[in-house]
Amino acid sequence: MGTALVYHEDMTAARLLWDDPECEIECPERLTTALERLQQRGLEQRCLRLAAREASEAELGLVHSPEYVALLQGTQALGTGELQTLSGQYDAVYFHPSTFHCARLAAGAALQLVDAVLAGAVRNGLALVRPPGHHSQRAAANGFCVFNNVAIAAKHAQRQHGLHRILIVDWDVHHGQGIQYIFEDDPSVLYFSWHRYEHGRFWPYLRESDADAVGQGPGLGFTVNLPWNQVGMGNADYVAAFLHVLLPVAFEFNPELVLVSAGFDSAIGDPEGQMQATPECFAHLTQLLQMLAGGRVCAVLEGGYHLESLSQSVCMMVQALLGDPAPPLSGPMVPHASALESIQSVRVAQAPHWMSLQQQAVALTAPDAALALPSDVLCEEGSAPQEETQAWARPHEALAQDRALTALGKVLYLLDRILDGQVSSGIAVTPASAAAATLDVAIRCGLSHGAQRLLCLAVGQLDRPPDLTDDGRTLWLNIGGKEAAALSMFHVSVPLPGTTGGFLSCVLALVLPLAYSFQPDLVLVALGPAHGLRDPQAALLAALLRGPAGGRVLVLVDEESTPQLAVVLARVLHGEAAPSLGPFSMASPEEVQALMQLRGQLEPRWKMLQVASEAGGPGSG
Ligand code: X5A
Ligand code: ZN
Repeated sequence: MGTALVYHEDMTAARLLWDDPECEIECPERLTTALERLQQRGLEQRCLRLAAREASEAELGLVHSPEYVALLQGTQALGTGELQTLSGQYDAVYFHPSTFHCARLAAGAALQLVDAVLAGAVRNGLALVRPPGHHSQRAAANGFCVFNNVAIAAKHAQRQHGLHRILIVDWDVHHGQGIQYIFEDDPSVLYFSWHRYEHGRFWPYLRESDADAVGQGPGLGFTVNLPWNQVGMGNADYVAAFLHVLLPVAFEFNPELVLVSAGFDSAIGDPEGQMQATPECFAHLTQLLQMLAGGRVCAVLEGGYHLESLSQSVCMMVQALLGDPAPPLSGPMVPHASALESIQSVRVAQAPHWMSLQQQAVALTAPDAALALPSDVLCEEGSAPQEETQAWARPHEALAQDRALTALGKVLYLLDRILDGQVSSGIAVTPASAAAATLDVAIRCGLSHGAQRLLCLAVGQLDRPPDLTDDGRTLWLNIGGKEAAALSMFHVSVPLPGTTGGFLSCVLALVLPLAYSFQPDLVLVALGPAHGLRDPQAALLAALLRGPAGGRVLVLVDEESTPQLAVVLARVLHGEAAPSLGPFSMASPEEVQALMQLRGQLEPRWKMLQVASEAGGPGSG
């Protein structure tokens, strides 16, 4: 089954008739150049060529108000001055006497493409159109867009073909706010858009373009916005966005049709986007989308203003639609930090609405249900099977009580979900009397269920399980012990510093170097009774310990801790910034002394403790 290419030469007729630097980039050559390149490469000839038809008034009415359509109809008879005046009533729009005809052809091309795909004449296709559509609204032109081609096509697919789930992927570099407004309360249309945003400082400067705009009412979770807060995003960032945001959600949504608002101003060289993704990237993105909806992908051109980049990207997309293998991606496949922040913020904002995003979210469990938790935290209700829990609990008197046993069952369940990768980290609340016993079981269970090396950070009065061996699989680190002591390379104890400076050096100069040297695949942090850590300290510790263990951190929180503690822990384990430790106070001489002593003892085995080369040199010895 083939690929359709829908086009009509008449769509090159509209052009800017006066001086307007903002609008001049939307020019007829965009279409002619792209089409020429498709012909040159022999791609056009491989497609089913369809001549675009005009959308009918009724079809335009699926999205637009009759008054707005009538107004546009009237523009055909206006003179240049009147056209310019009318254009000035909208943001970044120009009208030409042929605009109405072009815009009806653009919407009609999208409709024809959807009809061809849903009739089974082709598997997929591209409509090469102008004017573009994704900014246009019920009664407003906006951002070069007159009729909302993709939105009209989606409504048409619902009404005429009875579709129930349509995915719209908007990879244009601008936010298609028009599409968002039209479907924001409609759960049958999932709208995904990434866009240059720069924290709201890029056109169209809308608050509702940010990641926390997730749809409304029944449409909650069916608007997915991924704002790029820096320019220069490239192949790694776009692919990461697909792998970590769009595709998990899209597979869960299970669309019957994929519409692509295919703007190529997100490609390298474009003056609007200032991004770095190469044309090949669009072949990869297209390939990925073809994994959905049985490959029914209908792409409709939106922006793209660098003629060379635009035509190459269009060719790449058509190649992929035709089924050709995608050329390898160039450049280092390392996403930018800013991109990862954006991706994380969307995942957090969308996690309440999509199970597929919850799997890496923080899981939290408590013996008694009610705890005020941030809405982005997965509250884990599961429990290990009762016989298994009882078997683990049997040697411990402290675990005989029902409450302790219930809590343990939840800890064991959470531990398993972390070890098998279903969640990255977790928090469990433990009854005070059962803290040490629960920790003991968690260590044994972790080791027997797949952890190779387990770092146990016990804070407060928690005794090391007496029969824990120094076989190298467990590193026991107690903060809050009576004195600094390294009883072995795997059994370390340090008093809890009372100053912020002392606490920070303890974490940065002892705990983390040990953790990075040991390379655990699981970290257990146990905040025992009267552990003495303030909430921000506990949060910082947990956040930093995500690093050495690939994020696999399970925190056991004593139930007598503040209710906020679980909440701040959940936040940092989720990737949010740790709260401030407050005013800095210098480490006391005793604290410095204790650290120096421990470091001296442990440095031969744990090399990350070193601050100078072993070979000696200035200042050593
Ligand atoms: C479709 C499209 C961009 C409008 C930019 C206005 N519109 N500054 O890319
Ligand atoms: Zn655009």
